[in-house]
This record gives sequence, structure tokens and C-alpha cells, in this order.
Amino acid sequence: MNFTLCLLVCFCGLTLGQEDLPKTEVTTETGSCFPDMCKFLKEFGAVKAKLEAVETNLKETESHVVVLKQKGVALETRLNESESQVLVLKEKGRTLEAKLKETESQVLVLKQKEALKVVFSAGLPGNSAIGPFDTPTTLIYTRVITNLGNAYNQHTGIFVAPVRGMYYFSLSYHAGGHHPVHLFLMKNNVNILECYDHMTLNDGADNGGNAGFVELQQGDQVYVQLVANTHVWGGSYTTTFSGHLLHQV
Ligand SMILES: [Ca+2]
Repeated sequence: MNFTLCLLVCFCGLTLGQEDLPKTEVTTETGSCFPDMCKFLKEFGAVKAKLEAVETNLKETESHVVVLKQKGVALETRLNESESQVLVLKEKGRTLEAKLKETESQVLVLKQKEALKVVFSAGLPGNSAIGPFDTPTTLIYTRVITNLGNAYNQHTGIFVAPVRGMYYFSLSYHAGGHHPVHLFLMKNNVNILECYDHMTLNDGADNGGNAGFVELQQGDQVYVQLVANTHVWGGSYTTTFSGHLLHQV
């Protein structure tokens, strides 16, 4: 027990003796210092240099940020200007669209008004009797006096109603007395007006006619039919067919 205590005292004495030994000084770039201090100063210098480098980078970054902010503000200003211009253009586009629709409506009204002008008169061709024929024959009045709206066809003798409406038609004829005269004003397949004259050998010439108001649907056909075995005189505008639109219904 005493021996162990003696060994412990001797070990502590040796250790304390070593701590009291003087440290060796070294020379560095900053001057003379102890090794630990030199190491600390060296590491401190490195850290300081890194901090300075970071600070420099930070300042450069801040400068870049300022420049980018300025560019961003400029871009935002230009964007706002562009948006304003887009709004102005949109407004102009809406105005033009409204004007276009208005113009289209006016054109439509004008077309409708133009379509409402339906007037025609025409006479039979030649300078001799037309008929008699064995079958009913549509008279073709080829001598067109007027044909506003082109609803009357001078090649077929048929008037086709361009719109639903109230129309007025008239027909007149001149004829000799050697054959009877019998004319129908036809609406599609139905006769709605009639002219008639008896055969009279002592009657050198006859003149007659008829007229009436007719309501037509769009596409209805109106024409003059010469009844079989009768005749009229062609030419000199004595045998005529006329019509016009009074108003739409
Ligand atoms: Ca007669």
C-alpha cells in the first residue's frame, strides 16, 4: 500500500516537472512567436483573406443585383407600355369590328332594297299571228321593255317571284278575227286571270286585256298561257305582259 502511494507521488512529480520546461520560440513572417500562436495567426490570416474575398464577391453580386433590378424595372416599364398599346389596339379592333358589322347590316339593307325593285314589261316577237297550236303554249315575250330585278325570264316567258309579296300583273293582246283568242295568266299550274274573244270573220282585229293583284310566295311562277286552238298577234308591242312587286308581305 505504501509502495503504490510512493509510485503515484513520483509520477505526478515528473509530470509537473515537464510542464515547467520553457517553450522554444520560432521566427515567422509576422515576427517571432510561439508555435501555437504562429499556427493560430496563420489560420486567422487565411480566414481573413477568405472573408475579404467573400466580401468582394458579395459587393460584386450586390452590384449585379442592382443592375438586374434596374433592367427589371426597365422591362416592367416596357411591359406596361406594351400592355397599354395592346389595350388600345384591342379597343380599336372592337371599334372596327362594330363598324364592319354596321357596314354589313347597311349592305344587307341595300341588297334587300335592291331586291325589292321588281318591275318588268315585255312584248311578243315577230309581226304575225302566234298560234293556233294543238296544245296549250306558254307565250314567250322576248321583246323586253324593262326587267328591273331580272325576275322575268325572256327565254322562257316565266316570271319567278324573288320574295314573298303582293304583285300586280297585266296582260294585253291584239289579234285578228279568224280564230278565237283565249289567254290565261297562270300562277304555277292554276289560271288566275283570263282574256277571251270569239272568232268573228267580220271583225278585222280585236284588242283586250286583263290585270290583277296576286299574292305570291318566293319562287312562285307566273306566265301567260295561250289556250290550244287560239291565237294572238305578235309584234308592235300590242300583245304584252307586265308586272311589278307592290310590297313584301
Ligand atoms: Ca272577235
